Amino acid sequence: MSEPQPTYLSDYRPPAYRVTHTELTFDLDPSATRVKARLHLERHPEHEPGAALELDGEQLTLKAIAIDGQPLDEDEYALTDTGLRVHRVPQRFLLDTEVNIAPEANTALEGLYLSNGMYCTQCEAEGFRRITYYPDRPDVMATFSTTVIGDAVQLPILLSNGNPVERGELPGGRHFVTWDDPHPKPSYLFALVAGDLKKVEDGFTTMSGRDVTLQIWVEEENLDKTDHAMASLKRAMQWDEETYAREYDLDLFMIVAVNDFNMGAMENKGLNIFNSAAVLTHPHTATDAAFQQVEGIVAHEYFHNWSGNRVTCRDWFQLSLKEGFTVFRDQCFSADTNSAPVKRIQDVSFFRTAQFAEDAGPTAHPIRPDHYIEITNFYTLTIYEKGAQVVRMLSNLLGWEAFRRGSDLYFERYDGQAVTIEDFVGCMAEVSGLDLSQFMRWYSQAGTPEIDTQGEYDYAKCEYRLVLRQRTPATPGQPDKLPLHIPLRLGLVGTKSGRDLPLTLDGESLGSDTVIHLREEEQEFVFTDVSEAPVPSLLRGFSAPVKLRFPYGREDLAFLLQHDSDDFNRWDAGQRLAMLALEDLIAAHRNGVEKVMDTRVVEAFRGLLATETDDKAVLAEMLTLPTEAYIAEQQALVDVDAIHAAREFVKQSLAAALRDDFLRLFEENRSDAAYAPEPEQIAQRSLKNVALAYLMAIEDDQGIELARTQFAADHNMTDVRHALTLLVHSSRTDIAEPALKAFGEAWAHDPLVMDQWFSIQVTRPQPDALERVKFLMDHPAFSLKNPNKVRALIGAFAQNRVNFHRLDGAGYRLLADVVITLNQLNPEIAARIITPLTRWQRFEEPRQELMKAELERIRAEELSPNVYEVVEKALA
Ligand code: B3K
Ligand code: ZN
Repeated sequence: MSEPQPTYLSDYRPPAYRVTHTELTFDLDPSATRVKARLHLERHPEHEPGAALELDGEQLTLKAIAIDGQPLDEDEYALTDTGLRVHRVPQRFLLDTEVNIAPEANTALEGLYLSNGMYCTQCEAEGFRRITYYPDRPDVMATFSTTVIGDAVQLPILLSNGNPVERGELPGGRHFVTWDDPHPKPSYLFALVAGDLKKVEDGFTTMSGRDVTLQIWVEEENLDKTDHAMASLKRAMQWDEETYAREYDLDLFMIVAVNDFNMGAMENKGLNIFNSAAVLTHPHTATDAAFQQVEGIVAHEYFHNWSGNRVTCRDWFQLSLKEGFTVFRDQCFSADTNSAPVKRIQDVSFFRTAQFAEDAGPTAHPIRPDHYIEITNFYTLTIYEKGAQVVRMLSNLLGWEAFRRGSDLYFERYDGQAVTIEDFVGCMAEVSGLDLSQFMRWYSQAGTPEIDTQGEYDYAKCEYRLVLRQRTPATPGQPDKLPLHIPLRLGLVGTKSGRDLPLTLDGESLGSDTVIHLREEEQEFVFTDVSEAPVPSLLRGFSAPVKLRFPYGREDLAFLLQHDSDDFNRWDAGQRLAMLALEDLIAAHRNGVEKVMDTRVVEAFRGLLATETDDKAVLAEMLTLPTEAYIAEQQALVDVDAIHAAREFVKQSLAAALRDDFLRLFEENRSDAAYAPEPEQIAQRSLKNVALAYLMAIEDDQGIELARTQFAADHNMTDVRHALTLLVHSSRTDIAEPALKAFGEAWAHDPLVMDQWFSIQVTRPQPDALERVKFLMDHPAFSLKNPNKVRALIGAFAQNRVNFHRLDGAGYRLLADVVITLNQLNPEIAARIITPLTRWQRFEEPRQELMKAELERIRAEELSPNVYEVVEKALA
C-alpha cells in the first residue's frame, strides 16, 4: 500500500456531473452479487464541456459499461484502485454499469455485507463506492429506484429506501421487490436489507393527518424486544412535530436490527439500520441505561430525516452540521422525556471525560477539520458532542424562539440541498441580527478553552468583581489560538440567605441568573448592589464546553452543594469538593503517607442523605464519585494506581461513616413493582444501586448478602447486572464465580447479554483481568469479526484502569495484537479501539515507553489508511 494522502477542505470543487436519477438492480449472492446501475447524468452548469467523468469505486469487478446504450471500448475509460474515469461524455447521458461484489468476504462492514445470513449495507461515509461506480459524495443528490432480487426461501424479505412499488416471482425460486425513493438523496443514505426477518408494525398520524406505517424488522427470536424502540420512535416523531414543526415525509418508516454493525445506527432514508444493541430491549436483557440509550438513538436517527437527509452536508468536512445539530436535538428530546438535570449531568460528565481527553490528545481536531486522511476516523466526540455543545450555545445566545425561527429558515431555504456550516450559522445570524463572526471560531479552533476566574466582594461598595481570563492551549497543527466568544451562565448565591441574589451589571438589572459574554482574552465584570457576600455559581448548566477554574474553598463548595438553585451546578460543586479530597489522597498515596479522609466530604454526603429530595435521579448522581477516568483527566501526569487507591479509599470511608444511611436508602428504594423503563422507577433503582455499591465497598457480610439476594431475585437486568458486577469486582470469588457461571450459561443464546457478561469480568480490578480476556477470546460466543464483541471484551478491558495499564506492558501488548488483526479485518474498528494507546503522553514512565513501543510495533505493519492516520498522529 502506498502512503495514504490527505483530502483538504480548501480543495472542494462542485462535482462536474450530477446524477438526477439512479436505478439499481441487485441480484444477491454471497460471493458474487451482481449490481447493475443506470445513472441519469448531466454536466454541472459551472463546469466546462469536455470534463471527464470521474466515478468512485473500490473492490468492484467491472463486467459491463455503456453510455446511452453503447458499450464502451477499453480505450474510452480507465480503471484505478479507487475508481473509474470515462474520458469523454455528452452533456446529458445514461451510464449503465454492471459489477460483481462479494458480500461474504466483506469483514470491514462497509458497503454490502452479510450479518447472520442477512444482507445489509452501511454506506456512510464512503461505503457506496464498494457497491457500484458512483460519484460517492454527499453533494450529489438523486432519486433512487432499487430492485432487489434474492432467493425466495432464504431471503423472503427484501428492503430498500422509500416505498415498495412492485414485487414478483422469478425463475429458479427467486423473487424481487422494487423500491422507489422520491426524495433526492446522496449515496451515503442508500440502504438495502435482505433476509429472513420478522416485523412488528405500528402507525403514526402526522400533524397534517398523513398515516405513516412504522415497522421494526428483527430475527424471529427478538420479536419480544421491540416495544420500547417502537414507543420511542413514536415519541420522537411527536416531539419533532411539536418542537421543530418537522413532519415525516414517506408513507413508511423502517428500522432493521443487525448483529454486526460498526457503530450504533444509521439514518438511511426511510430504512434506518441499527446495531441490535441500539434497538433491542427487554427488562431481563437490557439495563435502564440501555433502555435510555435506545430511546436516544432511535430519536437521533429519526431526527436526521430533516437534519441530515432533507438538508445534508456539502462535503464531509461539514459532518458536524448534521451530527452536532442532531445530537443537540436528541439531547433535548431525552431531557424532555426523562429527568432534564440528570440528562445534562450525564452528558457533561461523559463529555468532560472523553471529549476533553480527545481535545488534549494527538488526534485533537476542530469541529470542522480542514483535512483528513480517512473520514471514518472523524466520527468523533468532537464532531458529535462538542458540535452539539456549540449548537446549544447558539440556541442559548439566540433564545429558543429565535433559534426556532433560524432552524425553520434553514430547513426551508436549504430543503433538498447539500450545505455548509456557514449556511446554518448564517440563518441564525439572519433571524437574530447577532454578529456571529467571532462565534465561528468554535468551528475552526481545536482544543478546550481554559478560563481562570477570580472573584472579590467589596463590602463597602456592595460590589462583586469577577475577572475572567481565557486561553486555549495549543493543539497539533494549531500553535496559536484566538479568543472565543464564550457565553457563561452564572448566579451569585448569598452566603447569608443561601439564595440567588439579584444581578445588576452596568446599571442594568438582569434577574438572578444570567449569561455574560466573554470575548476578550481578559474581561472584568462588576456586579453592583450585591447586598451580601456571595459565592459565585459559574458556568451553570455547563453553558460552554470549557474548563473553568475558580479558587473555591471547601466550605464554598459544600455551601453550593447545599444551596445552588441550579441542579447541575449543585452536582458539580459536589464533584469539585470530592476532587479536592481525592487530590490530597493521591498525593498522600504517592508520598507513602497515611491517608486521612476529609471530614467535610463526609459531612456533605451526610447532608445529602438527610435531605428530602424530589428528584432521586439527581441525588444518585450527587452521591456518585468522579470516575477514575475523570480524575485522571484532572492530573498533569496520570498515576493510575494512586488514582485507584485514592478513589477506593474515599468510597470505603464514606461507606464506613454513613453505613446506616446507605442501608436506609437501599431499603427505602427497594421495590417489587413490575419493571417499567419510566423515569421515576429508573431514578429509584439508581439510588438504591448507588447505596448498594457503598454497602458493598467494605465487603462485609451484610453487603455481600444484599448483592447476592438482589442477583438471585432476578427481577430485571439493571438490578441483576449491578449486583453481579459488584460481586465480580469484589474479592469474594466464592460467591462471584458461581453467579457468573450461572449467568453465562443462562444467557449463552443471547449475544447482547453475553456482551455484558464479557464486560463485567474484564473490568474487575483484581489482577487476573488480563488473563480472563485472553481466556474469553477463545469463548464460543466471542468473535473478532463482531464489533460489539470487540467493544465488550477488548474495549471494556482497555477501560480497566489498573489492569490495562499493568506495569509489565501486557495490557498494551494485548490491545496492539488485536489492533494488528483488526487492521486487516475491520480497519474502522481497529482505528477506534487503538485510542487508549494514543494517549501515552498523559502517563508516567515507564508506561509512556511501553505504550509507545506498542504503537511502533503497529506502525511496522502494512496499515490501512484508518490505522495509519491515527498511529502517525500518535507518534508525531
Ligand atoms: N451517521 C451515522 C454514522 C455513520 C458512521 C460511519 N462510519 C450514525 C449517526 O450519527 O446517526
Ligand atoms: Zn447522527
